[in-house]
This record gives sequence, C-alpha cells and structure tokens, in this order.
Amino acid sequence: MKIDVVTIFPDYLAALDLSLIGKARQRGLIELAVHDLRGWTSDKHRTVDDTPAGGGAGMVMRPDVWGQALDEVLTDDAVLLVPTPAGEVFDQRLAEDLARENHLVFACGRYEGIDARVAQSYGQRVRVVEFSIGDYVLNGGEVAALVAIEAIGRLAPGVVGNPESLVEESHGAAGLLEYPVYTRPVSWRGEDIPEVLLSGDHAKIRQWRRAQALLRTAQRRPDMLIERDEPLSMADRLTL
Ligand code: 6GU
Repeated sequence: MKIDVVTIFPDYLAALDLSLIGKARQRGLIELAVHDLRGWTSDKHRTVDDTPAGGGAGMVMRPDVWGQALDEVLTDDAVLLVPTPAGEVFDQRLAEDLARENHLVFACGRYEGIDARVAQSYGQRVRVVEFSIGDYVLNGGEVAALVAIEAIGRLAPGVVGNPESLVEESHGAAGLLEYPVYTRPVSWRGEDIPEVLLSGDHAKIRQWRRAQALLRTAQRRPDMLIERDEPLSMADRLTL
C-alpha cells in the first residue's frame, strides 16, 4: 500500500516512524511519503491561504497551490482523502474499505479548510472521501490523517502479525466493544481478577467474556446494539 500525505506541517506525521506502522514501513508493507505543501508555492512568501470569499473569519487554503501539489502526487488509481469536521464519519467500516485500496493521498487542510473546488474538481478524476474522526473541532487535518493512517495501516495484509487479534477487539467482527482484560498480579490494591478467568474452564470464560462485552456495549454504546448487521442471539438477549 502506498500512502502520500500533503501538509504544511510534515513534522506532525513523524509519529508514523514509530511502533507498528514504522515497522511495516521498514518491512516495505507500507510505502509512506510526507510532502510539504509549501514546496508547490511560487511566491517568495510561500503563501498557501487567502481570505474567504463572501467574508468571515479565518483563512481558506488556495485551490491553485493544492492543484499543483495534487497534480503531481495523485495517480489515476489513488483515493483522495480530505480530513474535515464536515466529512463523513471515519469508522472501522471505512478503514476496512480503504485498506483494500492501493494508493491513498491525504490532503491536510489548516485554517478554515481548503477551497471547495479542490474536492469537487478531483472528484471528476478519482474517488474523493472527505472524512471526520468525530464530533469535535481540531486545528487542522494532520492529527485526523494520523488517526486514519494508523487505523487503515494496521489492516493492510501482514502488518499485524496475528490476524486473530483483529477479530475480538472493539469494533471488530463481533460488532461489540471488547470485554475487560486482566493480568498478574491476581490481587492488586484490594481488587482481584474475576475468579472465572482463573478457573481454566474455557467454555465458561468465553461465556463470561461475551456477557461482559454485551453489558459494556449496552451501557456505553447502545447505538451499536441498535445498528447491528445481524440480530443478537436468544442467549445474548437473555444476558442483557
Ligand atoms: Cl478530519 N479535521 C478537523 N480539522 N477537525 C476535525 C476532524 C477533522 N475530525 C473531527 N474534527
């Protein structure tokens, strides 16, 4: 998988040298390049923004500078990803969808955003996805791109060593939040590991974990139980 990021703050993406994604890059599973948008400016002040048409607060990123950058970075088979609080919600489903693509290009806006003609114009050539990582406002798209790249990158073939660990986790195939986990010491600050987990009875442990996942989801994310693809089994419904 090839990933390009265009931004005026390349240093924001430095975290992608680390950990799982950093190792995947070293192993050649993910080919990631971060580009400074100002490299595509042509004036001496390297200007990337201007005042909003129609007036109002803040600054808007210029379409001509973005056009120079994207004409060079976007290939015909690429998906253009634009982080914006006005985008569609970035969730596990979208991450799985994008993990099947060959080439992703992130266009990170700052200030009040990128001139709307950029997404519109490139939408005639490639798939464009304007996405939001949640209902809060960030100062720019860089952190959102970081979030999306980690979520997508770990789904690329071979990046996570044991594919089983992609199944049980929250928002995975079960469509439930993950059950609580414990490790030694058995007793810590007066709190003990639930006895069932020390019983060695694996059928009972599986049952307990399922119940915990269901109860947790009902308490914290009731929307996930309502919006499920497959209905809950009778055993699950009796648990709740
Ligand atoms: Cl993708 N960008 C910005 N600037 N703010 C956000 C966001 C994205 N998602 C949530 N808030």
